[in-house]
Amino acid sequence: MTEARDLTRRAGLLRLAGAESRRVGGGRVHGGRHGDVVVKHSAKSPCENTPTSRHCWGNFSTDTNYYDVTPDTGVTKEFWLSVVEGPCAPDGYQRTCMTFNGTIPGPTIIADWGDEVIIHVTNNMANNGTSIHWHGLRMLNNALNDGVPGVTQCGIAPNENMTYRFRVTQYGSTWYHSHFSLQYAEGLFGGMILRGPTTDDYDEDLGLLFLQDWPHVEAFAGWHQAKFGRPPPVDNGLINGTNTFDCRGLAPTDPKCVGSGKKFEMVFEAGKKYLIRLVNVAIDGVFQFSIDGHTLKVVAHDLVPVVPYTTDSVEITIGQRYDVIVEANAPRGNYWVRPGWLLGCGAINKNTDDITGIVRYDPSSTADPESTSTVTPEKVVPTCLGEPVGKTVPYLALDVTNIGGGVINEILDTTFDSYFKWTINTSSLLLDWADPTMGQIFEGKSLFPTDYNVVGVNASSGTDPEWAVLVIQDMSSLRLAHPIHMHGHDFWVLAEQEGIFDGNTTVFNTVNPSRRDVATLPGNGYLAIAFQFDNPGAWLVHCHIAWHASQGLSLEFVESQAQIEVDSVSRAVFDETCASWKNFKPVWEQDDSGI
Ligand SMILES: [Cu+2]
Repeated sequence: MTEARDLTRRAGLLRLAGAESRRVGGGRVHGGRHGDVVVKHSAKSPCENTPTSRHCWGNFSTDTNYYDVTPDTGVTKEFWLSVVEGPCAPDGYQRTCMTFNGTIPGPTIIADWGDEVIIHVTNNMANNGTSIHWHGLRMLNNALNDGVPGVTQCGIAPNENMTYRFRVTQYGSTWYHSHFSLQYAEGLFGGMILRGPTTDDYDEDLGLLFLQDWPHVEAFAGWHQAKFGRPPPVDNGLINGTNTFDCRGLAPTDPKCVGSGKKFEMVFEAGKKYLIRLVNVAIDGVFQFSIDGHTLKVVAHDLVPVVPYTTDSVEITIGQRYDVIVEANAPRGNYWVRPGWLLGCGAINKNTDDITGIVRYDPSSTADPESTSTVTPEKVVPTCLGEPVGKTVPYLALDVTNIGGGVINEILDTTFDSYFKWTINTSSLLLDWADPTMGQIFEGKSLFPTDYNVVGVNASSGTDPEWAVLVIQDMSSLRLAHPIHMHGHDFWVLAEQEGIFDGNTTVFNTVNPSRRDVATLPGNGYLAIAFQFDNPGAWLVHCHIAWHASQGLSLEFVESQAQIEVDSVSRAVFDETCASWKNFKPVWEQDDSGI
């Protein structure tokens, strides 16, 4: 048993994430639901993952269809996470945080493609429930471990624990976070590195780089403004949970500004190629990331390897990840790392120019970089969409075929009903943490409360899973972009367009389109995403802007209800969690959608 190691700790150097070359033994292959087994390398000559053969992974590689095939490592990795609340000052300004094990970010969960993972979560907060989501993991036939309170489980009551179990069927970079109301915005998140092959070569894995916006007012306090459509300004931004903040701009008597923040730093050795795993964990911000004097080679987004491309910056919306390879080929010196807060995409940030980190070629240097950026920021009125969908071509090419599940049209709009809410087909999501959708399914119900925003979908027949297309059309006229995240599936981005979808599906790009788990609905436009009916369960689809999720911008698919299977261990955990939640007398009334 291994405890999660804390590799992306605040204020220190970004340390090696442990993803060194590793050979996977020639184990058995679990066929997926589709049964096709693709093994490119014979068991007799496994291909070793080394700095010059990163596409290899033992008997598997970047050519393996990971939707159908999962390596059987025979390894189970076990982790313990404690959810705590307490004082913090990640940028030198004191406030209250919610964290895993006391750090922002929480411990990094590191596993290999194919491992079984068991995570014990204990809620050590005094008055709040919680529930932890493993972002981007398909949770194949495993909805009960998806961590959405009111959908796949009840809240975890204070002093209770819940054990999550899942198989790692994908590889790459992701994060885990509380899905309980606004908790992740208070610092309750951590990283996941799922080791596997890569579409281009690198020498060292530097691990995760979290880009974050950081208000000095707790999110639950900010909510009282945000719920009326005016989120409070953000005070700062953090890289891997750290940054400086200049107290001189504040009243000299502000005792909370203790000025102890540090810049994030990492060290490059000239000539080496580094893998860096970018994650946007913001509440309300879009970043255009760059490192002065260096180019970025994008090799994966979300948990999908892409055909490598080189760029001077990467635009990344909330919940998205980009794996980039950076070659240390600049003249020796110090360089600014720039998350690149995009003005006009989210709330106002008061510290835009000073959200930075540092790359040093000489670790003994303490000087500030004198580098300048040559990146052209996205235009004055940015689209806030993230990297253009046409740029990110999945390495494992998969087309969308057989759209037998049809086109599901959903209209995004707003309403004012005690506070500002987003609606999907006129209904704003409102969940009851004590009455999850999965529990209603266990009771045999097929009609769900209106404000659970359930869309029932069923594969009609045949062995080849059908596809459906979800089209979300923004009719709110507010011209805000929304990063849409889907649980339980990767999706194929068929269209991401301004204007009105007129029902003409010939505009859809179905030939190996961008495939991922977060894509952006353009303001006053529409997003069309395809997914396959291959994972019976209850799966949330929601905007990842924390305020908008709280304001109900979400629906849930109940997919192939009659085929939903749960294992007995997970079902027992589900029942115990709900039983202890129902015994808990909430101190705080729920006053948002619940997610
Ligand atoms: Cu939104």
